[in-house]
Amino acid sequence: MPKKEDLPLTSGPAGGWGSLRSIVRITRESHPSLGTLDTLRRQNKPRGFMCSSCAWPKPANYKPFEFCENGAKATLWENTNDRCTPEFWEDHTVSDLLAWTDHELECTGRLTAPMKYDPATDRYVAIDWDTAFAEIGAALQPLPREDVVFYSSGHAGLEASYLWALMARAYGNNNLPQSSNMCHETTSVGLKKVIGSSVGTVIWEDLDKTDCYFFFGQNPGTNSPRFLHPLKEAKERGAKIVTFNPVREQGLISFVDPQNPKAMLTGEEITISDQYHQLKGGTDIAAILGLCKAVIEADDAAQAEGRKAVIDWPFIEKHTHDFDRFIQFARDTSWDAVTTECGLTEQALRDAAQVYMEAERVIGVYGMGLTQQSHGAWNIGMLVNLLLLRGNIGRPGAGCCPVRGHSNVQGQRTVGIAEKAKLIPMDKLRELFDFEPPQKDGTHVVDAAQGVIDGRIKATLCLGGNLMRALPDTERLERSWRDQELTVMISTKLNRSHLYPGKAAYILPCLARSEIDEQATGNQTITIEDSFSMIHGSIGHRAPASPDLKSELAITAAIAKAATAPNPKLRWDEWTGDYGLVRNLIEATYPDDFRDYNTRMHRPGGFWRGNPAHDRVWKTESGRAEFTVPGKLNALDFEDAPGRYRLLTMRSNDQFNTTIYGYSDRFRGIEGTRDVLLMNAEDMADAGLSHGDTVALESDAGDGVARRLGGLSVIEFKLPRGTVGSYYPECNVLVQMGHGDELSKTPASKAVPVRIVKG
Ligand SMILES: Nc1nc2c(c(=O)[nH]1)N[C@H]1C(S)=C(S)[C@@H](COP(=O)(O)OP(=O)(O)OC[C@H]3O[C@@H](n4cnc5c(=O)[nH]c(N)nc54)[C@H](O)[C@@H]3O)O[C@H]1N2
Ligand SMILES: Nc1nc2c(c(=O)[nH]1)N[C@H]1C(S)=C(S)[C@@H](COP(=O)(O)OP(=O)(O)OC[C@H]3O[C@@H](n4cnc5c(=O)[nH]c(N)nc54)[C@H](O)[C@@H]3O)O[C@H]1N2
Ligand SMILES: [Mo]
Repeated sequence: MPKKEDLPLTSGPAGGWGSLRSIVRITRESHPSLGTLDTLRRQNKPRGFMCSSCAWPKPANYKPFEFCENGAKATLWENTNDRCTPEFWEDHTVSDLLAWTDHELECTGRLTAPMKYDPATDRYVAIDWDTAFAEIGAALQPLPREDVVFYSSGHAGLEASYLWALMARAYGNNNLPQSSNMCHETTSVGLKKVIGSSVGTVIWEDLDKTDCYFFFGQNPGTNSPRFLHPLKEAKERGAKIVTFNPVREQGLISFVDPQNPKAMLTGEEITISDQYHQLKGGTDIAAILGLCKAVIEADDAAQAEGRKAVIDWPFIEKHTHDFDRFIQFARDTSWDAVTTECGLTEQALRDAAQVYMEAERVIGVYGMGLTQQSHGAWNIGMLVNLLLLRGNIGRPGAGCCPVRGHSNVQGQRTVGIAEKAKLIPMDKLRELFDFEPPQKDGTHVVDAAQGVIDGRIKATLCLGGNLMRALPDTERLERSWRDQELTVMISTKLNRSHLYPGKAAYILPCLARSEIDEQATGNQTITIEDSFSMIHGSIGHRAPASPDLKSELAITAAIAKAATAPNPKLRWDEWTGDYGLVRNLIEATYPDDFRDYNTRMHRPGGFWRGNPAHDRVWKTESGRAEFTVPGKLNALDFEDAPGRYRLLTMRSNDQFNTTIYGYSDRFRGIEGTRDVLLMNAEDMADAGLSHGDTVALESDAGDGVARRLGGLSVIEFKLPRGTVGSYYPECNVLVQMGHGDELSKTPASKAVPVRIVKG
């Protein structure tokens, strides 16, 4: 428990010695194997391997150590010397392990051999690969096609992902949900609607040219720390950074560059945000509208006085649609309505708008704070409105920058992992593989999970991930997951999802990205796509954690071969022997994106897949960039009520999603526990709570389902009133399945209605 006086944020800048100490601690605890330092040196460099943590781009001009604190943790975590072998199960039943924490489960080490669940002994037992594939194939063949789900978390490379999607379609469905369904699906749908691109428009050169960043709900210090370097460089050349976030995140406040010896010795901090606006949770629509109002008013004044326009009128006229409706809406909404909604003063919003107007080139950055809301797509639309006002999309140094999560989450979508049939060039698949691809849309992850709860979904195959922890409504899922006929998990480490085996259940252990992937034609290269749509080759150099591991691609191809009808065009074995052949197929399916794929993949900094919106070509319904008018001033689907709080579920600096590296959230000064509830001091006083009290949270979704998370220590924290914070994934017991963005169904993990009860 941190002492009250220490909070919030006495914990020092992002980066710096704290970052190195954190790496040293994980090094000690994760028992890395020999050669890990050499592996780290190759991380994110051409002909090295691409970090399996976040999707932040890898620059062409790399640094001697092109990894961050959390990238190092991810590598150390997967290169541990600990092993979870078949013998482990001799001492443990699945039921016993339910009492273990997520951290303890992963600390058992790398999985070493394929395992099958034995209901008689309640243990997983070793099985040989061929038998496992044959049994999985036999279990899948008789099932109705719509009852089977092929989930993927955003880790696996483009080659394995292409085959995973091809497998589902050859099997007979488009049930290809992905982790982005819980993450940036709001971007895939919402951004696409307004600028015709489902991904960001910014590339690395834009970071070198921009003179201003606006951050909405993205936390680089924890989730994409390599971003801190371009932010630091931007500050050094005089660029401005303005942040909107209910939480004061250390990584957006100050940074000491751990790669700069002088800065490390002197503790020289760079201030990141020039302005930091702690708006109420879920109210970015109002805050951004305030910025737009200030811009519009400044333009009115400039025009009246004959000065240079503030709005980029030629751009608006040539490139945008529905501006009149938007400007009317902005004029009609009062300042009072805006400030009451977001809790910021008119002056604060005008100050932020001033920075926006003074900047020639602005990048709008956003993350889960905007996407994981009930009206997340309106949030994105509103941010795009702001950028469009001054033509800040589609020119150097400016643009829209959603920061993606998993290292290849964006790329998996690019090569066909998508549940929406219309996103896939089905005619190309028909032509290449001689089968009739399914035309019906598949299932979103939330619908798949609801299908499991309702008993409609009979089998789930997971290419990575940990759905039992990542999804909402944990307890309802836990009650029904085991009723499935088949669960198959391709994993590197043990996690909670393995403890809910279907009637037939398999854990198939795979190689990690840093490991040698030896196939018939030698060590294979895989490729990934980063947040800037750059494609990079990645080669593993380490000996595999166990001789009995297979690559994600080899496992996918073997399941596909066992589960789908024989077809001479589906050459699963040949493709396993040479991933270059799979890249040829990807190029044949997506020729515009992957031209000269095999020759360009090792280019330093990757090769760019292109993005029409970057060049002001708008693939929207109107053929122009769309101004949009939101339905209301916040992104919530519930009203304030006495005793109701907006819970935002947070990531600590010591986790990667459901992988909990440890219990040190040093940026927030929270050590040794994750069972906390962060709360505003006045809210605490009103609720009769003191720092350190133990409370429970209860769902206030109003759907009659009891959801509760107990044992949380109240911590006084600088948050806006009515907004409380606690950790993901623990909080997922409180989130209602289906409560999410109305367009994309992304769970509203940043705005969960809750009540606080004592004890
Ligand atoms: N170390 C580490 N790195 C990671 C991950 C990890 O777990 N650990 N996860 C990876 C994945 S899959 C993803 S998607 C990304 C996630 O990276 P981010 O997008 O940064 O996600 P979060 O930390 O969940 O939330 C971002 C911020 O939104 C703020 N926020 C909450 N509600 C609101 C709101 O209403 N308005 C505004 N403006 N802000 C709000 C939170 O305070 C938080 O600072 O990171 C990736 N990288
Ligand atoms: N309440 C709440 N819920 C959330 C969020 C939130 O902010 N709040 N965030 C959401 C977001 S943004 C996301 S992306 C999802 C994440 O959801 P998932 O992607 O399903 O979960 P992860 O925790 O990333 O998956 C971790 C597991 O992946 C496996 N793994 C690790 N590396 C590899 C590999 O190289 N190959 C394979 N095959 N397996 C590997 C390991 O077994 C590990 O246990 O959670 C979502 N859920
Ligand atoms: Mo994510």
